[in-house]
Amino acid sequence: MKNIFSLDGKVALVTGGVYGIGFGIASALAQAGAKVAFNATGQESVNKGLAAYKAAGIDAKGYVCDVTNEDQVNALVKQIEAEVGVIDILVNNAGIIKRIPMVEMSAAEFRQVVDVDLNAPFIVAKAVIPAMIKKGGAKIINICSMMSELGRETVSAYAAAKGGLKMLTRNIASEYGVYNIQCNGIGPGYIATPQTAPLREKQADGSRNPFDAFIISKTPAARWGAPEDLAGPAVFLASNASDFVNGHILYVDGGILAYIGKQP
Ligand code: NAP
Ligand code: GCO
Repeated sequence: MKNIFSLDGKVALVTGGVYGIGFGIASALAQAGAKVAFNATGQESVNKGLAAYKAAGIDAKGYVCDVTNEDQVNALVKQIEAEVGVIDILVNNAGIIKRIPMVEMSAAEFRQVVDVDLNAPFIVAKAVIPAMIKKGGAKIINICSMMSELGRETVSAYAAAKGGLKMLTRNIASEYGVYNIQCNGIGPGYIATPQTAPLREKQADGSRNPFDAFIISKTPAARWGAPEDLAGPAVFLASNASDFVNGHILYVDGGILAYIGKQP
């Protein structure tokens, strides 16, 4: 049987793929056969990413590009088309979070989070879709969150943006499915990356961070996820194996969304 998960000959752009979830997903796509391009905000970050891919035996191309800047994104897409090829797989992964109680958050801080986590996936998807249509089909994967479904203290902007990203995903699927473009989301649970490091840091007295214990108690798998946990779901949504899956959010959360929490 033909390998329906193969990404041989495909070109993938993973935004913010320097470390964390982006690096994990890009590495999985490369192992499945894709040529990988990634971007980050500065050259230092890109160099760090290039070194990490090289150490993993992956020949990735790295670019400086702020995904909130439409001119930079359009230039990035042109450069990748010229140097690697037309993008078959876009993973909108770049993201930020600000943990600030809502009434203490400035409107500028709120906008900044929405700009990176919601406006930028729109900007990048808009830049790649015309060539994807010409090519006859493609895959877009938006990295959503538990916060696409749930709220919690201090993450109002992030939850608003990730909830919006879920609906942008469904709308891209609705609007461009007819062109054989599948746009799906991955909703990671709590994954150990630099973004969540402050939630896992030990207390000053060396004891465990209470948030760390809280997450483990809320996760039926009883552990934090690792970027590698997203490898299989990402390859599935990037490959022909998911050609009739569109507008779906695949939660990869060790069961968090299925669980009411430990009984007292
Ligand atoms: P991370 O470790 O903080 O990495 C974020 C990446 O995004 C970095 O490579 C960063 O590059 C890049 N980035 C940020 N702003 C950018 C911008 N304006 N332009 C270009 N690149 C930018 O985050 P992560 O934990 O791997 O998370 C990756 C994605 O998954 C995010 O969308 C996040 O919200 C989502 N997510 C994370 C978790 C989790 O538990 N970790 C769970 C669910 C969803 P620079 O270094 O250059 O800033
Ligand atoms: C937080 C976390 C989360 C996770 C993730 C959950 O402060 O609650 O950072 O938002 O990063 O998005 O899926």
